[in-house]
Amino acid sequence: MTRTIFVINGPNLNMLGTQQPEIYGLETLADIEQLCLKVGNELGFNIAFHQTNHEGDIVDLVQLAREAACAIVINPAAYTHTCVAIRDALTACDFPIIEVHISNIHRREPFRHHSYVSGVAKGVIAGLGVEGYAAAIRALATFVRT
Ligand code: DHK
Repeated sequence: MTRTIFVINGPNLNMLGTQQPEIYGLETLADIEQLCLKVGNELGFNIAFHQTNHEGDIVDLVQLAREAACAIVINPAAYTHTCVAIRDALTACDFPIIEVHISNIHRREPFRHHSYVSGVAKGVIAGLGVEGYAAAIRALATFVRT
């Protein structure tokens, strides 16, 4: 079985480092990718790192992961709070999924408190900054069957 973890990032996360750094920090998406590659390498996993601003592209990536991955780390960003299609795509996966948010969505505006994804994720990490991605990969290493 593959030892590839898909890390899927949603809209506006390509702007990390410059957009609302008081909430999301100064690290860029490239920094997060390097962190994920480092932790994945330590644990013997390949990391397929993706970002898109488009809802349907996330659905396509989740469907691709069913063929090519053993787990998913997903930060759907704003689509967390709006998108049933991403939830439905994730529901069809028979491997562990961890939902990550850089900020603590529960300390923010009420519309961010609900996630369509949490109900189909094995776990949810919010508010740990970019370390949430590393924690998700470390946790998956203990869950995946390879
Ligand atoms: C990122 C976003 O862009 C927001 O739309 C979410 C999430 C929170 C994060 O904290 O990583 O509400």
